[in-house]
Amino acid sequence: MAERTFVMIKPDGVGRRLCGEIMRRYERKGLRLVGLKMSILDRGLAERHYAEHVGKPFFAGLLEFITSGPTIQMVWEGPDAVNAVRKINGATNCQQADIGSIRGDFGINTQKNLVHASDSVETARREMALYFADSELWDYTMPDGHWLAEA
Ligand code: 3AN
Repeated sequence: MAERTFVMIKPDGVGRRLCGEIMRRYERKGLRLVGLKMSILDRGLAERHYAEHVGKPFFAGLLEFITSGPTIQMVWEGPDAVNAVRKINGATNCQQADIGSIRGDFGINTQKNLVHASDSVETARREMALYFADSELWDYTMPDGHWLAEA
């Protein structure tokens, strides 16, 4: 199976009508959408998602922000999907993110940075399981799939 990564459009991305723009960038790279849902995160889920940041000075603000409005959860699949999406997203701090990346083009700062994406295959597995049942991830073929496969 090709590599999968978990991506979330944060409340600022939904609120600024950037969902289509963000998804277009993963699609045009040739990644395949295998899971999609919309939800307002409850505090418990947000705490589990950001467990590695518990105790950091920005944690309370991060939780406040991520639970403040609707978010979009997605799983994208393709060769080197974790790295590909992190590059498309750009650096965490939008002021340092390269122009051409989502955060470089549209982001405001380190918190209002529009998107989250898994930082490793291991993290992707954990995050996918937080948001999706196996039965909510779809396997299907695309007519251009052979052009986009690694080998
Ligand atoms: P990324 O989202 O690029 O993987 P992480 O995992 O280091 O970045 O941080 C998760 C989220 O925590 C960031 N997207 C951001 O919303 C918030 N965050 C991280 N570092 C800071 C910081 N120094 N100040 C404020 N918020 C931060």
